[in-house]
Amino acid sequence: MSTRLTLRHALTAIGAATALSAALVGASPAATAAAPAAPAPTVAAAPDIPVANVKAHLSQLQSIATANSGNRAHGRPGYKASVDYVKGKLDAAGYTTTLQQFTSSGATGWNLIADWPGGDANHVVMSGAHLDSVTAGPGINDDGSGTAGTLEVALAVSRAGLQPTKHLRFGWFGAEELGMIGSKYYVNNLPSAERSKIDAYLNFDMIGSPNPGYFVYDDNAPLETVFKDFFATKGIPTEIETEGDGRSDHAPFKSAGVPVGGLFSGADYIKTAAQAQKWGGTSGQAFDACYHRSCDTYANLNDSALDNNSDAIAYAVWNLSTGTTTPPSGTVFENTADVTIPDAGAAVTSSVTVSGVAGNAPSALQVGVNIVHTYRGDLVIDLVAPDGSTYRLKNSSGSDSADNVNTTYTVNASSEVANGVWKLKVQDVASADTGYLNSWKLTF
Ligand code: DTR
Ligand code: CA
Ligand code: ZN
Ligand code: ZN
Repeated sequence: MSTRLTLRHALTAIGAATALSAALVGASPAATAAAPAAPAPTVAAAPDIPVANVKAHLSQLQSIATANSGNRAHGRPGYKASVDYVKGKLDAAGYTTTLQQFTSSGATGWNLIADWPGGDANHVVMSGAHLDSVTAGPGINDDGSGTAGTLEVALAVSRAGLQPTKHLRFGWFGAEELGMIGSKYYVNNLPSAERSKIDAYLNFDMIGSPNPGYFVYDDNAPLETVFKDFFATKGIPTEIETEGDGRSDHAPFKSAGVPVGGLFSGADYIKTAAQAQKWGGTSGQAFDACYHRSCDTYANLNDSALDNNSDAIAYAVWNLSTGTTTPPSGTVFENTADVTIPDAGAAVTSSVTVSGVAGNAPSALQVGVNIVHTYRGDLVIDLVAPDGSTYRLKNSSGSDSADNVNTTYTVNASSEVANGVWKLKVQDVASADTGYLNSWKLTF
């Protein structure tokens, strides 16, 4: 809980990379009151990842399962066939691939590690997924989707001939379904000096769920922000992912002190009405009703989720490894003073004073809100412009029983003069739940 009001100018691309790298590796970030930004190095923006390419990989994984007793599980022929497929694509694209063999439950398994030649070997950005399925089925969403999305991003790096500042590594882990055996083996057998070079591990385990949600891992704030920034530019609301804490391949990396992030589209939990309202799909149904079942086939996918999440992987890989930040990289005005929200009481406000921003506010003003509060459906949240104009960010919802608000809202504030005192107004409209505004920020 902090009581400071901070004004953070846009960091230069180098400053941003330094700050982001410092934040990721635990050092204190660079000073926030940066000098006027130097022109950022021109780096190609992340490409769109063709979802048709991602689905072509998934079709191949489905064929592999079909040809191998219906699964791609550890210790079964379908797993090694999956490894061979992905490795073949990467070898042809110029990657340096390594098969790391291990034994689990009396059977041989493999991790497939692929390094993109070049970049600073002392700063590694790694992305990964698990390549094995359960024995019950082909595991197309769990985790063929993460496998295929990560593979297609790796192939996009090759197609672009990307020469990132940092070193890019990709991993497809075995025996995740047996308890993250492959990723544990990888992390435990990586010398600590090598482990400390990994600035970020990004995990993608289920990113194409048929009744999808958009969940972002909240294990590391800068990595969480990269993904939330991407979805904010797409106008896609996100929620914090907590269901998978400790349950996928990011866990061994996190235990070893590596900053982790990732994306998730949902498993056997039930989509609420509020979630269906913001994401579409069917409330009262599981995000993936075929989770760990034989029906987790090629038909068990949502193309939009697969597309958006694959594009988000590319955005994160490009931005974390090329030392740039892309919009919103503007000026941030933040208030981190905690404000208690009275239970079923009067609205409370928190202010930020915007100065030094010429003209009007943008049509995609980013409003980041962090509220710690049980049963967030009680809460109504408004942004109040300096002239008193009110913009509704969040309505109350009797069915949204989840806790906390950690969301970036996008507001068309182009009719508002930027400079002046902006307020966030929060009201708890139903009794028996309490909390406080932790922080909020405007990014111009
Ligand atoms: N994909 C599941 C593990 C799992 C369940 N919920 C989440 C949330 C986020 C990441 C992973 C998971 C499995 O492999 O069994
Ligand atoms: Ca795409
Ligand atoms: Zn699983
Ligand atoms: Zn999984």
